Amino acid sequence: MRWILAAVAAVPLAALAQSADPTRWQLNMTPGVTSSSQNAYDAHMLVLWVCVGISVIVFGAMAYAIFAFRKSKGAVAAKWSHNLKAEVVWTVIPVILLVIMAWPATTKLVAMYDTRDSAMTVKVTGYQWMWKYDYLGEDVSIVSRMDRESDRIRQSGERPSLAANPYYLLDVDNELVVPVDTKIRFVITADDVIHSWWVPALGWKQDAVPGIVNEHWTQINEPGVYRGQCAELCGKDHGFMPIVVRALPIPEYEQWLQAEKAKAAPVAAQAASAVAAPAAG
Ligand SMILES: [Cu+2]
Repeated sequence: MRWILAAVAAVPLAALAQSADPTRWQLNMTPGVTSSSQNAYDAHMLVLWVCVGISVIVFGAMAYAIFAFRKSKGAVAAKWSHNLKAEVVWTVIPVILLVIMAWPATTKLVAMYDTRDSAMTVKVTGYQWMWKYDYLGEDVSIVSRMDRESDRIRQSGERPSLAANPYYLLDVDNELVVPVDTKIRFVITADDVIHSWWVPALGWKQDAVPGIVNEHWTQINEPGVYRGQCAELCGKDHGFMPIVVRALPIPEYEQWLQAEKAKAAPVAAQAASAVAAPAAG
């Protein structure tokens, strides 16, 4: 009995201790690490508490009626077909509740789709079965595939363990590195079939459709590593194209970006000289 009480007491604590990664016995959705995800979480909690209130009142009234007006006490059902007062009340109250829920939900939804005033743009392209990230205007491109160790384990038929491989099928070779406290616009497309770019901690997912450019934005508040996966069935390796977003403080991000540019520079210089060479000759 005592362990049941302890378990019940521990559940709300576990639910409060949210992190970007899902936790065991997590009950609620994650508040995430962006304003969009916090908005979604707040809208969800508002609706949840409205539902709790409705349930308490409705089931309370039912329980009371069942108990207080039982047949053994000689209760006789009232006979009436219309009651204007009751009909007005049970129409007006739900309408008010719907407006209370719809108003913040709509403002949050509008904010979620407002990509104006973003400081940088990352183009995300889905491929069977990897992601490509282009930092537009920076000449930096990253191809992000599932890490080779996960691939080796899955092909070998070995049984991975949580202790030895905590991020089995969830790690990538090249992470998407972004700065915190920066409004980042994402333009999202695909090269072959429909994929969907989804990182739960960011609070949104967006379809990556060939021939169409969808957009979204995010502003990450806390440095950290946030994981996601392709969320649109896209072929036999759909389950093997994870996403890893590493959010760095702005100075560290700038350092990383310069290092990536330096890595890309010799290649670009070679390409330029190769183009220039025939012209010179
Ligand atoms: Cu996919």
